[in-house]
Amino acid sequence: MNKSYAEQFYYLMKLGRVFELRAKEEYMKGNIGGFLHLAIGEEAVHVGAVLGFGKGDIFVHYREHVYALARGMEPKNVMAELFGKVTGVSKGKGGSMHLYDPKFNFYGGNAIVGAHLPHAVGTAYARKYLGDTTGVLAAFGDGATNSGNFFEAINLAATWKVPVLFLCENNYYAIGTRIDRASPFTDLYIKAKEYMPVKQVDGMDVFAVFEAVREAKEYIETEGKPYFIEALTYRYEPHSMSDTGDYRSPRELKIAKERDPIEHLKRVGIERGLLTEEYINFVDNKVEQIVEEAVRFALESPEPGEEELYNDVFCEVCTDVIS
Ligand SMILES: Cc1ncc(C[n+]2csc(CCOP(=O)(O)OP(=O)(O)O)c2C)c(N)n1
Ligand SMILES: [Mg+2]
Repeated sequence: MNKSYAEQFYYLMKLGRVFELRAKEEYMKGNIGGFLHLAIGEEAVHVGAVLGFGKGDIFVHYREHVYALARGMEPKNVMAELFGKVTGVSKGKGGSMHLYDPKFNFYGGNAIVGAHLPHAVGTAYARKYLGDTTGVLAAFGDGATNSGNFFEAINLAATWKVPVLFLCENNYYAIGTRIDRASPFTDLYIKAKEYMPVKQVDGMDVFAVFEAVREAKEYIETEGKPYFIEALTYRYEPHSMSDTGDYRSPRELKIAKERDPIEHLKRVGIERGLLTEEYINFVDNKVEQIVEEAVRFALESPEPGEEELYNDVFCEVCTDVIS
């Protein structure tokens, strides 16, 4: 592990945290509408995965702001998307759950639990068919592993031998349903272990996530086969802004917060000589400015006009194929 990675981890995790805390505030002011799912507490998984994975297509679920920021999307364009403004990454027509930019090989944000898993397998298959061995990352929650889409995706990925890294964020809840009420076992790698190599990692430790994802990426691309990682994590906020979160005890929340991934990174980074107090202070100030600027940009940007209504609805290439 080198200093440069540790610094990137800290910058992106802190940016993600401050960005989301601010998004929560703006939602409460009425500047953001629709759904808003925050990943506060889960930053080590999102940042470690994106940096560990590197090049390749990424498919994620609706709790994806930090993935998008880590992938390189501009905070102001992500914030503008949350505000439904035309300067947003999806021209203000997707909102929080549909951050999308092919420039970054970033294909969502998908609101339907597990629906992006077959998309990831199909994409990896298409790449393989075209002679490209680059792997595909598919990230999803524990709840998604109870869905048909999940089992169909791991089945096909293993049968067709395609390089997909399945990354399960086990935060122990699917909205208010605790994992043991919907699954016969709570170690979710068990669901994939007959299909592909599996690994369970501490999702509150960005170094562990990064290393596991990097090794898995190496495996899927050299072997041309899938791999499954389960990252144990926790979301501090309720499921979305319209959830009270009262199905979890204050004690449970307190215990989870004691293992905060950003605090862990700070402590370990300083201990190992990878981070300094000066760098941490610099980043803390910098991300406040970036997020402030992103909110100003979003507030000042216009909403999409009527002329945008039918744009990006039908795919020209598909129309050509059909006709
Ligand atoms: C197919 C489908 N069923 C139900 C829902 C409603 N829903 C939205 S999020 C969610 C929970 C998913 O939990 P999990 O996969 O653990 O992800 P997390 O929210 O914890 O990140 C459900 C049931 C949906 N969006 N799609
Ligand atoms: Mg969950």
